[in-house]
Amino acid sequence: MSDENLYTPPAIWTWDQESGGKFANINRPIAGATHDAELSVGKHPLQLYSVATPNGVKVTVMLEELLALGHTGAEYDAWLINIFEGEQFSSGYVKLNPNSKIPVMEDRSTATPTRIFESGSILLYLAEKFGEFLPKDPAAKTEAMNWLFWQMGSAPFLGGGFGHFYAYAPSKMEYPIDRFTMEVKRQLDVLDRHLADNEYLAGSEYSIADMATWP
Ligand SMILES: N[C@@H](CCC(=O)N[C@@H](CS)C(=O)NCC(=O)O)C(=O)O
Repeated sequence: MSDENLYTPPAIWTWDQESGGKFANINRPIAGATHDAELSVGKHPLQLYSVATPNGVKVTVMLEELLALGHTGAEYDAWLINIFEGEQFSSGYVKLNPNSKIPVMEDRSTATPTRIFESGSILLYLAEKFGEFLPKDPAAKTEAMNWLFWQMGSAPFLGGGFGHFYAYAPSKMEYPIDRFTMEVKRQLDVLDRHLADNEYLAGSEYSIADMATWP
C-alpha cells in the first residue's frame, strides 16, 4: 500500500470541500431539498419515481409481475428521476422520500395518498396490498423476510461501496477495494450456497426476496 493515500482524520470533521469522484456534485453531509420543484402525477393508482439502477429495478420487476397476474390496481406511472442531476433533492421528491434516494412510490388509491420509500418497504407494501409473492405459510414467509432484510441490509451498501472505490473514487486505493471486494464476494458465496439447496430464496416459492436480490 502506498503512502500517498495516508490521511489523518481531524478530531471534528467539517465539510470544507467536495469529496471528489464521480458523484461529488450531488454528495452533501446534510439532508433536505436543494431546490423547489413539484413531482409530476399521472392517471394511474401508483406513481413510481425511479431510475433503472439495481434498487430501482426491484420495484418495476414486482409491478410488472403483478400486472402479468392480472392485477389492474398495479397500473403505474413511471417517472424518471435523474440522480446524476440531483432530481432526488427537489422539494417534491423529499416530501415523498426524506432520504432522497430512488425508488419512491406513492399509492393514490388510498383515502389519503400513501408514500412508500426504501425498495424493501415498497416490495412488502405491494406484496401485502395484492396478496402475492409473499408465502402464506409462516415459516416460509419468515424465510422470505430473512432474505429480503439480508439483501437490504448488506447488498446495496456493500455493492455501492465496492463500486465506489473500484470505479468512481478519484484514486484507486488498495485497502478499501480489498475490504469491499472480500465482503461482496463472501455475500455472493452466502447466496450461492443457499441457492445450491433451494430453488428460490424462501424455498420453493418465488417471492419478493428474489425480486430484491436478482438485480
Ligand atoms: N436503501 C435504499 C437505497 C436506495 C439507493 O441507494 N438509491 C440510489 C440509486 S441505486 C440513489 O438514489 N442514489 C442517489 C444519491 O445517493 O443521491 C433502497 O433500497 O431504496
